[in-house]
Amino acid sequence: MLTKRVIPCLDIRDGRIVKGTSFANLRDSGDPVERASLYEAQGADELVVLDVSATSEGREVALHTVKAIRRAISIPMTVGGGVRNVAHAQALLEAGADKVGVNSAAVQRPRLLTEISERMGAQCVVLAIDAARRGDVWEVMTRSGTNRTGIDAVEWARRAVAAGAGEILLTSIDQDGRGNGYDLGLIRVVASEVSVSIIASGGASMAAHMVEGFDAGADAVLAASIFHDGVTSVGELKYELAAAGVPMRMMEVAR
Ligand code: 0VR
Repeated sequence: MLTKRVIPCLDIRDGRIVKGTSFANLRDSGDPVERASLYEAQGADELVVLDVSATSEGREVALHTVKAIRRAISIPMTVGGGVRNVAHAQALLEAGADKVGVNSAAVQRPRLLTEISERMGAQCVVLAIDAARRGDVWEVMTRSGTNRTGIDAVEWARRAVAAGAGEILLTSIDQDGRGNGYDLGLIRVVASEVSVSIIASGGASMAAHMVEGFDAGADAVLAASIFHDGVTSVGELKYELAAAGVPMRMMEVAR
């Protein structure tokens, strides 16, 4: 069985890590390069860097940050936030990203996924879906969770994979930052519909939440708050997951 992945997420605004709850009340959570190096030393399998800057100046800073992180770590890095065309994707890959995350721009123009996939390969294209629960279905939200699209998240995942997405980063806005666990219903229903890898995101605060995420069908688990707030370390989490029987890439790491 393929090993499962533990992926810390750095949400970055104007060159600093930020973290909030349901994408709001963002607080400063440290230096990106320091944290990226720490997480790699602890055994992180990959890193996601999400630029949540609101201005074009912020996005310029983000590109420098990606280059600085790339110089500091060697694990695979996915970078997202504000990717609107192939040129943006190319710039991020040239800055050192291995994969690019696309969210709002793909909802507006799904063909963007095909263009990036054809130019760089589907393995580079991570579709980010931010979903809000509406009863027993989920709605796709864009623009950092502020815009209701009226699109069903499962239907969009299926359509996006057909358009060229090679992996799905699936975030529950309701669960984000609350430490109560992933939205397992969302993971389950999307995992049952698509064949590509799914990264669970939003709400995890302990190993048990990640085991639930894997059991629901996720191939990887992402977390931000618990790592930034020092609730636990990547190394400690991976030992707990391995002890729970989850196939993990283990190395001698600081716990
Ligand atoms: P926690 O592990 O619950 O802290 O959250 C993981 C993941 O949901 C977040 O790192 C990330 O997806 C939040 N996303 C956005 C944002 C945060 C602030 C502003 C905007 C966005 O657009 O995704």
